[in-house]
Amino acid sequence: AYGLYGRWRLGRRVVTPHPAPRVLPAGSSGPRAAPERFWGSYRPHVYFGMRPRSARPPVAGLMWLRQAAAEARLRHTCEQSDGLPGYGWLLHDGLRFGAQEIRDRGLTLRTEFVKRPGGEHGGDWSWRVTAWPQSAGDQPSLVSLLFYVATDGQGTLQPHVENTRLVSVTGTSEELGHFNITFHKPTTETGEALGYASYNHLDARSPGLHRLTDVVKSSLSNRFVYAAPGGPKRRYFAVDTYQALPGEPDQAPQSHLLLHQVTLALPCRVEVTFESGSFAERPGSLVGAVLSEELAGHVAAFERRFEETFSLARKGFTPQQQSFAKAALSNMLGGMGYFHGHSIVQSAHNQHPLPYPEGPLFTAVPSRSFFPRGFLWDEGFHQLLLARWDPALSREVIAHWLDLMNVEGWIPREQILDDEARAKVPPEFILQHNEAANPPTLFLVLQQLLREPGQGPKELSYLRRLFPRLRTWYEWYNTTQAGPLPYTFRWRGRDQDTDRFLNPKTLTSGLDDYPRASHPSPAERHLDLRCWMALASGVMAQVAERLGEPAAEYRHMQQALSDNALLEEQHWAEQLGMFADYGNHSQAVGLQREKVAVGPGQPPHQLPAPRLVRVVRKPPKLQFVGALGYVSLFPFLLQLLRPDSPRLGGILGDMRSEEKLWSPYGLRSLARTSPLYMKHNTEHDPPYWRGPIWINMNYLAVRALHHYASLEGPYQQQAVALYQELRANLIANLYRQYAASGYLWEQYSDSTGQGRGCYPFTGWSALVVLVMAEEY
Ligand code: 6A9
Repeated sequence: AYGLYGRWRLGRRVVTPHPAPRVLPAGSSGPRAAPERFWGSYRPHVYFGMRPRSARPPVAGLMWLRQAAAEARLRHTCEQSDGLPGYGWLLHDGLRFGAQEIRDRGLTLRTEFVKRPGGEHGGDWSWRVTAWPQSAGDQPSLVSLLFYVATDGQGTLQPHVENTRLVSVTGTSEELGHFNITFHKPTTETGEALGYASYNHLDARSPGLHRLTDVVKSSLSNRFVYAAPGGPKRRYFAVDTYQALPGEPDQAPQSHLLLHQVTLALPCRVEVTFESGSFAERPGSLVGAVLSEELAGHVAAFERRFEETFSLARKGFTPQQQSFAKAALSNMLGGMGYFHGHSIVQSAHNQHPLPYPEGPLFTAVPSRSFFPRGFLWDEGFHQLLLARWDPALSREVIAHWLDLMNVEGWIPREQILDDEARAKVPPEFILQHNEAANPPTLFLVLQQLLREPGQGPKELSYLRRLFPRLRTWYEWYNTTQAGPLPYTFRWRGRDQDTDRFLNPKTLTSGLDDYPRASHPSPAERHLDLRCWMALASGVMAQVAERLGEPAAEYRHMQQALSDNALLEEQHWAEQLGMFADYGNHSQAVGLQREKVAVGPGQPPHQLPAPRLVRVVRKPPKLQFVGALGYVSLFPFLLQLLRPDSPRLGGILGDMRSEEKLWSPYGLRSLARTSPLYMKHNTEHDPPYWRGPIWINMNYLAVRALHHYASLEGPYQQQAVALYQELRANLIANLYRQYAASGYLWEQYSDSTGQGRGCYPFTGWSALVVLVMAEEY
């Protein structure tokens, strides 16, 4: 019907950028417009590294090796399989400095950086890496620290070698101009001269940054001898002559790598300085005592600002609890990444995946080890915390996300932008589909930012630039995720395969395997999405009003979507006694071993293991979905219920019931009484949002309790009591788990409180800081 050209045009829509001027025009993150934020620890997927906010810039990083084992275990990118007992930023202001502690077996590293503004290209920075034996009794053992600089397709580097020691690297790049990186002589951990160290270096080409670890690993050899005067001679691993990686296609290598390896006894310290060529009147190098002094100044300023912002000392938290909260905030700031590249996307109108337009993304990440990239709905939660620390930062992050929008109003949910990101994701998860939504949590942040005092012309002009994109974004949800009736909504893109899964997943909702209608159909109405849209409508109305734009339609939507009578009509399941999804549903489903026909004379052990398949014991019909949990709580979580709503009492009761949602560690995602509580979805797909405690939803719950506790009504006292209990439980458990395991976790067991899933997960789990501070 469309003809060839028409079809081509339709197919291009998914990769056509939104026509509004970018909120952040080209260059606005660059060294001239934003020199303060140019350099940063924006490579959250490596244990320690920095890059500027630039496309394909030279980057810097650290690797290390304990010279103890027979084989060399190189540490570089954050890997759960490294099994480190703990790592993360203890202090980080998101701007000028950071201090991280990394505990490896037998060894503790402290990695610190400080920036110094000056010149035209983002200024200078210094690194200090200090290493100690893990416990005082440990044998003084050898460690190698490997510092590198690598290009990524742009810029040049020149090594300066004296004997075997790489003393410095000079270089240039488009946005950095000329620069000089110096690897200073190692010292003791207090900065005194050190007797002996061994030096090696590597000058190599890598296909790209995603292969740096492999390039270094493949060049390691243990033919080197460490011979401190008076000590025993010891062989050690070091970078040796570089061999090209096997199996790489014959293309020009993207990356030039220069690496300085220093091998020495613990304890020790090494400093590195980056000096920008255009920084003319430098008062002296930022090393040694000067660096110590700068660091101390930043630490003191951080402590002050932290207390001013969150008042945790005033609220009576112990110094240990305060350090925990500082680490949570710092690790989220230290988990900010700057990514540049393109998603790979598909719409119903393309036969083959297409590259999305190339662009930048400045965002926090959920997990430095497992998910070191941007996730749309996670980011709204991240910025709820960061907006308290640095509202300008949150504004910029929101702008980056909205600038990723296409002409349809779609923003890809998971941002897998460059080769380093793609290297961490199995191929089947890379493709982003344009029918896929994700909760529009950025509206939560906007709501928060609009409440900030001191909204001046700057904030207003920011909103003005944002508005055309917000409008299209809102419209996109309103049209593409519309439900079967007016004012209802439905997540598109649920799993379609009804034979394989106990309950087909709804990844787009963010609540992956949370039980929904057993048989996906266009008749579904999803309660959580409806509540998100009520929130979005309210914030759109507020923004429009502030800008003098037409707001009536948004207001109307907000009022309709928060009308308690309409909400009950569409989502209150009287028989179940809860708010619920509606759809084509059967409660009587289960997983069963498939029966495999045995042929005559066929020995049973030669048969393939029978698969688990779904059986439906009672045919589905249109009805409410009985799955008490986070979804049922949404009218409460997003504060749509009127304080005198009789449903509020019921919800508070379900929350406090230990048979249902209450655990001593937080609210479980699915009630113990719910049929799919802790059920596998397939043989290899364990329960995820079917019982465990998630901190983003618990944050919304404490926040809603705080809200209802402040409003007069029949349930006010109940809300007050629950608020105090839930808040105390969350804080106690997250602190306890952090102290015991060294990490914040993706989720927490509802039976033991233990951290589960991936770690470190300083994404929305860091919202515990706001719970401590009672900032909602
Ligand atoms: C899988 C595997 C190395 C799942 O925190 C990010 C998201 C949340 O948005 C979502 O609500 N997480 C939650 O249900 C993690 C999703 C990871 C998907 C990628 C690839 C990589 O293995």
